[in-house]
This record gives sequence, structure tokens and C-alpha cells, in this order.
Amino acid sequence: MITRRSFLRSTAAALAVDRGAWQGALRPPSRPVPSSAQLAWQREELAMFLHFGVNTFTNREWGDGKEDPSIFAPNRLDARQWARTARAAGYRAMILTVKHHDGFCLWPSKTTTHSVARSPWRDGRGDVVREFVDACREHGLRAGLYLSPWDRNNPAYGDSPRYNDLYCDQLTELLTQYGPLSEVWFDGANGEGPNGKRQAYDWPRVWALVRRLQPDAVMFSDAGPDVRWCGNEMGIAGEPNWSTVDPSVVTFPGATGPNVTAALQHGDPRGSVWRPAEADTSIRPGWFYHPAEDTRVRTVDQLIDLYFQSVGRNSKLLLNVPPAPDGLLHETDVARLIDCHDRLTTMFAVDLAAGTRVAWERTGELTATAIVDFGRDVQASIVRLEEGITKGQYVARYSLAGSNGEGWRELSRGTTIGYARLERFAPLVVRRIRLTIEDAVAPPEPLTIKVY
Ligand code: FUL
Repeated sequence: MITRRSFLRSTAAALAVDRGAWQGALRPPSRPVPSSAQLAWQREELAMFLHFGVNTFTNREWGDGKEDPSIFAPNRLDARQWARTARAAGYRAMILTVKHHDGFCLWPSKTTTHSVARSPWRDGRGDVVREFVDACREHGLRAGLYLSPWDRNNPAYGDSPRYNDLYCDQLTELLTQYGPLSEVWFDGANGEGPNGKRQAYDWPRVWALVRRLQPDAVMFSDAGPDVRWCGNEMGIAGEPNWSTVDPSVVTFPGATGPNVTAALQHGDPRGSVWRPAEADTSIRPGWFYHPAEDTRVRTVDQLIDLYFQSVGRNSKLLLNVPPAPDGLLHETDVARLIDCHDRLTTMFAVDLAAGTRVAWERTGELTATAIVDFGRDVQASIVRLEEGITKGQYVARYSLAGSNGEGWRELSRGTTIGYARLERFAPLVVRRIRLTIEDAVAPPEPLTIKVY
């Protein structure tokens, strides 16, 4: 007698032997896929953001550009401590604010005197960007730079063609003097300059320059072109979160409009461009270091939640950890990051689904089920789903259920999966876990299911 179970088993066997048959699929060839730079970016999962500059010494969040460079005096600055911490905490990349809205440059730029060259730090001969990229390389991290377009110090700001030239000159210095970079981060804030005027940026020129000088770097902004802002500064990716977007909705960094936030948060299943969301937030309430916030560093539990809400929702987490005025990451922040890493390592130590047979069944044109049979009772509390995004993103809605032999109990449900989707539920003893793909934008392919 053929039972549902034996049918599934035989289907599974067929599929296991001939995955090609499944993949034969009526895939529309036109669906967007990630570039190799976007793939590398996403696979890093965790990047550390470092907001550091004159605000660190004035205890402010936004400088006004009138700061005296002599206040920049970090007496113990050691970028290797930043890199060591990032590495030990499982981070793969770091992004440094080389110029924030106050216009102070952390490298001795030829374009302005408002820089480290006028500071007492290393007798005015220092270069934070150099120390930063060297430390990244020494510790196997990729390096990215944030160069604020908004510049409240530079007299050319607001005088649009002149400032656009200057901004491109600054980018050229940064993109040619410091070796390969993995990400260039363009902020959307755009306010008044020292002359009270606002700038009209030349984004197509800026993006073309980066592409030419650092073809392997991804560019981040509200409007990409490679990676988009997730639409909030809480580090929480959208539900759903498509990595495809309609590029006509958000066309430049800082764009506003009724559909902008939704487009950033959710992407668009019909979007013609691959532009995954980066989730940025700070480990403290502010982006820059403030001593009063030493007691308000996110707890390990909060950091774990953040991981599930960003990486676990098809995004990448860019977590800001601001150096203190001495130039070092604060010990509380360092301890939280390491403890969080330990917790995550323990949590994901054993994939209970590794080596088990997964029975895939297509149940309709856009639906499917996958049953992981552990062959024994296991205690599960996390499922990690992964679409093979090299071929694009497809799943629009799914549910998860567990069985201990008698019927199925729903564990959770969600919308998109993409690069990774993490589901947490109360620990449960199960023999089998079932993923049901309830909707997709094209026939779904078998995806990776990991159980912890
Ligand atoms: C914002 C800026 O105004 C904040 O200061 C910070 O740099 C954050 C990452 O982006 O737009």
C-alpha cells in the first residue's frame, strides 16, 4: 500500500538522485540575481560601523563644522583594538566614518585643512584611515568607508558644481590611496552648509567614479545602487524583505515620498534590480560615543534579537560601535559583543538536520513542501532557511510545522526567505519538521533547511 509517507520517501529518493528534474523549472530567465560583490557583501552577515571624529570630543551627534581640529586628540588610538574586537565577535568587515556632517576629515586630505593634519594627534602626521585599513587587513576584515556628502564646514558646500568636484576629489583620494575597499557608504542626510545653502549632489557622477576606481566595492545608500538602506535606524529588516527593488521609487539618497519607506523596508517581488537591504543601528542610543551612555549599551539578549531581526530576515547587520575619546572601543561594548558571539556560537553549534534526508514535493506551480526526517526525537528551537540566492529570490510565504509522530503542530510562519531566514520557537521535541512553501514568484526550488 502506498502511504503518504512512503510516497514522499520515494519522491525524495527520486529528487535526491535527480535534483536536475526539479530544477528543470520554468524559471523566468529575467529575474534579477546578485553580482559577485553583492553576494560577498551578504555572506559576511555582520559588519561593524565606527562613528568617530570631532563629535567624539564635543559629545555631540552632529557637529556644526566650526569645531577646532585641535580637539581631535585620541591619546590611545589603536585601530587594531577595533579590528581584534570585530574579528573576535564574528564580524567580517568594518566601515569607518572618515568624514561626518561636520566636515572633519580623518585623513590628511589635500582638499581641505579641516582634518587630522591640523590636530595634535600624532603631531599632525597621523592618518586614521590608513591605520584603519591596515588593521582591517591585519585581522582579515574587509574595509569600508563612510564619506558624508553633507559637509557643514566646507565653504564650497551649497555651491553645487564646486562642491561636487571637491566631493569627487575626496572620494578619489580615498579610493586610490588605501587599497581595495568593500563598501562605500553614502548617507542620505542633506542639510545647509556654512553659507546657509543646500547642495544638489551629482549622484550619477559619484556612483560612476566609485565603480571605476573600486569596481569590487558595493555602494550603499537609500538608492543603492548596490545595497539599499533598510528604511530605519533600528537595524530591523522588513517583513517581507525582498532583495529586488523597483529602482524608480527611490532614486537618490535622502529621497522622501509616500512609498519610499515601504520600498526600503520591503523591496518589491516584481523589482527589476537586485538591491538587498542593509540594517544599520548602534549598540548605544547615539551613533557617536557619549560617556552618559556607558550604562545604555545593548544587552546580549537585545543583540541576539537584533541578529534575528536583521541577518535572520534576509539582511546584513551593520552594527555601530563607537570609539571613545581615548580612541578605543569601550570595555562594556567589547564584552557585550564577545558574549553575544559566544551565545550565537553555542546556539548554532549543531545543525540537527545535517546529513538527514529531506523529502521535497512540489504541490502546485508555486507551492511545495519539504520534510526533514530526523529519524529520532530531537529538541529543536531554531530553523534557518536559505534560498540559493545566486539564482535569485523566490519564496513569498511559508509556514513551519513540527511532528513527534502524531499530526503536525505549526511552529511559525513568515513571508520572504532570501539569503537567510531565522525562526525561533519554544523548544520542542520533534521527529520531523515540515516547511510548506505557500506562495512564490516562480516555481520554488529546494532550499537549505538547518535546525538547531
Ligand atoms: C544618519 C546620520 O545623520 C547619523 O549621524 C549617522 O551617521 C547615521 C548612520 O546616518 O543619517
